Amino acid sequence: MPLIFDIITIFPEMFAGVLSESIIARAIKAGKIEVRFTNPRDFTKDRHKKVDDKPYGGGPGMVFMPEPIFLAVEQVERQATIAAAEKTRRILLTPQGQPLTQKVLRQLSQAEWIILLCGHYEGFDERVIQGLQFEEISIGDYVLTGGEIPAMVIIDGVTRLLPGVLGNDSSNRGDSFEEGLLEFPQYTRPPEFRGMKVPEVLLSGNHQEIARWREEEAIRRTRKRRADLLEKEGSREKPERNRSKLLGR
Ligand code: 9D3
Repeated sequence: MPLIFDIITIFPEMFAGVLSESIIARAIKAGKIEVRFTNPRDFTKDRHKKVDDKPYGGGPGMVFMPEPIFLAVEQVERQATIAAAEKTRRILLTPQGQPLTQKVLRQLSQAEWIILLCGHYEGFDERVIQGLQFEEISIGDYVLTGGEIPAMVIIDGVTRLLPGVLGNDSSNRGDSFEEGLLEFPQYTRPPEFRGMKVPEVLLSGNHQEIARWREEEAIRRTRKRRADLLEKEGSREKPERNRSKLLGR
């Protein structure tokens, strides 16, 4: 049974590229995921198919009106087939949401049905948030034009975690962030390129030495670029690594 993504968006065409290439396209063809779209514009009742309006109280931008959103969500919910209620995640993409982490992606990859509600303009009428009771997720502290790209980020990050999608199941394991560290440097042929040499140890064939070098490089890089990852417990799954080593003794 595929993991079903129901995307509620007024811009479904934005997703075409992401869904038609590479690993995600393959996952769809292999029946690992299914992606469906519902457009709130199809649930408007006026001639101009109006989905947004000026904010009460004044101010810039436009606000998503509640009715087309509610009707779109209600149509999606009616398609609930057999997916167990506890295997469903209902997510509203918003800059006010909980930050997305690899841990959140792992949890989402356990679902059978994920509903992603994308905003646009300056956001939703608060009654959408109040009335629908979706989980709110943000992908980071920067401002985008809408929830569509964040929804694609979730589809991408979740899909590659599904069994069989990456071919080599164990390639998920060594992911940066799963271990709470940045990745070690990688090299391929040739052994020397424009005067830049591949570190000798990688050519040595000594796998124990290689493993040690890689771990040290990963720790060194993380300490230099992302010291926050060494301190933070919440976003990583295996906090129980050698802390004195990580923190530079
Ligand atoms: C004026 C206040 N703005 C909030 C910073 C309003 C606003 C700007 C942009 C409301 C929504 C948006 C569109 N962004 C999203 O819908 C969004 C988003 C994002 O902008 N950054 C990170 N994650 C996300 S998830 C959805």
